[in-house]
Amino acid sequence: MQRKNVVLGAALSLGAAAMLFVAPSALAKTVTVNLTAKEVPTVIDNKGTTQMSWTYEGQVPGPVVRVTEGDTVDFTLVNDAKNKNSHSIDFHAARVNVLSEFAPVKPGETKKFSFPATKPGVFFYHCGASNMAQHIARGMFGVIIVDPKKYSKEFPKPDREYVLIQSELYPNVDDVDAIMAGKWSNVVFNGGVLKYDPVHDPAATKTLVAKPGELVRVFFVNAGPHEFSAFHPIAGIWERAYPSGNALNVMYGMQTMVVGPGDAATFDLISPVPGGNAIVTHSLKQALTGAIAVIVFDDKADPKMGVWDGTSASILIP
Ligand SMILES: [Cu+2]
Repeated sequence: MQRKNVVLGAALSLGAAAMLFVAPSALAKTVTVNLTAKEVPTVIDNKGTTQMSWTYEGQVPGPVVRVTEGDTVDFTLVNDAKNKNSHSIDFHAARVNVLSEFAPVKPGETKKFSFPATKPGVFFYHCGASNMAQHIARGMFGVIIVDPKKYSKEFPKPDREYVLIQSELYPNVDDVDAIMAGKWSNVVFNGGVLKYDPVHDPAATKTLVAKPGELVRVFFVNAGPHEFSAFHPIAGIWERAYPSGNALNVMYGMQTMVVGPGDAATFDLISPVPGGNAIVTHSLKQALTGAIAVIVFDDKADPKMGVWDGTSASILIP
């Protein structure tokens, strides 16, 4: 239900004159995106341990926002009146005035702004309220995907898509000094320790899936707040990698690519054989504390998994 708030109340924004001359596929939309900041407990491992998180829409990571290059994002941030802290949003896909659009919003207040999504790719969004490292460490981050106007040879349409967001967990989320000193206990994907790794944690129940030969696209964000990621598929090779997810940045046959905190990249993966790969940050002090995601390649892979249906849960496995 929350996710429906976020996605895609699309309305045509072109005037009648323009519509006479523009092909339908080129019509830019205005996309309404509403996010509410909520300070709520969230689950951080496969045992069900919770921490008091600060979130968008009560989930970590926040919902996937997905638009097409050329669209206008009409955005509203609500800071729930039950919260104790100011929150904000910083969309890396936007070019605006940091002092106005990205300014903090007090509990019970609302901020609206809009921006054109001019650059295609995969972009981080996060809270920028002070202390920013703490707000990110507590869970206020997500991804905005700006699809290109059309697919191409360099950026083909994938068979499956998944979102993985790396972040650090801290043992005491109230200890700002420890967060600023980078004293994390775990590095994780999508908010949970070994969330998609039943090999290292038998309590894990989820993996990514695909069929051998399918083109799998991973939208990867490194939320940090501090650690660099060395993103690598164990027993695989990235078919293509795209810094910031932009087709103009295509790289081929990559084994490992560094994605710094606050950065994002898109990765294409094809397995010629059945079995599995383990997607990790190859900085092993990070991976072995929780940042491993198994992808299982099997001809019987669920045809619905990793197929975007307009909701976050279809590509950002809860
Ligand atoms: Cu915040």
